[in-house]
Amino acid sequence: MTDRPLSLTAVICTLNEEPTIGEVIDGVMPHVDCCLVVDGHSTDATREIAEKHGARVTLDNGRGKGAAIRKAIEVVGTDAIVFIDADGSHDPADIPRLYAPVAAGEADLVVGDRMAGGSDELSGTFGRFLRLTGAGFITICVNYRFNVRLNDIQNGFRVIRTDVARALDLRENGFTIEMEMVMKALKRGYRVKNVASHEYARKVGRSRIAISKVWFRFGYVLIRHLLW
Ligand SMILES: Nc1nc2c(ncn2[C@@H]2O[C@H](COP(=O)(O)OP(=O)(O)O)[C@@H](O)[C@H]2O)c(=O)[nH]1
Ligand SMILES: [Mg+2]
Repeated sequence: MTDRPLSLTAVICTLNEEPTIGEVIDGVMPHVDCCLVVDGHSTDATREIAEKHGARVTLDNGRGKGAAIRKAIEVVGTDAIVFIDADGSHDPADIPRLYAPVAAGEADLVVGDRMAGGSDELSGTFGRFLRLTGAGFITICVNYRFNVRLNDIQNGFRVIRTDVARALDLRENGFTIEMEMVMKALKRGYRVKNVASHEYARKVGRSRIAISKVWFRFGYVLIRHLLW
């Protein structure tokens, strides 16, 4: 452990990320006390590479990224967690800026803000435009409901206090867990902040989100948590 005011685990969810997982682990290591990879039963060498680069590796229950995040929240042993993707979209050098408000006791959850930091993943094609507009719509609904002015609530790059993450009783198994986390945190009076962070294009392969399959779930989770 280091002299950080709050000890910090990097949690990296992976599903067949063999080309990039090694460099992401190397990038996060200087900024955290330990690194946990939660793998969704990859069929490539993701787990072997992760172990070789010094990460602790565990498996999720095969039900999605949300299930992997919930597993991580259960097992981490540090005061705070930084979630970062394995595909090279997030810059580990931003971790100290996302962690700072939590460490200073000014926020309980800090989400990387792609509206202020820019994103190479949310422009250029029709599918990406749909994601951008969908994310913008959800954020505006959340802002009015909870009387906050956030820019980005969907970004997976985020820091949260472990005790807060445990208190939220998260239930989602898929990519909807990110909005569930923000809405439940706001509902319970926790302080949620955005800090600018640039999102790079995934280095290899394609996003595991199929908008045509998940839009209904996003709508359901949004309405459910706005109303109850
Ligand atoms: N453990 C686990 N990780 C997943 C799963 N699906 C996606 N991921 C990881 O979650 C991160 C974000 O996934 P990605 O497909 O890039 O989604 P996007 O960035 O929102 O387009 C990546 O590091 C993926 O490897 C899953 O079912 N289980
Ligand atoms: Mg990605």
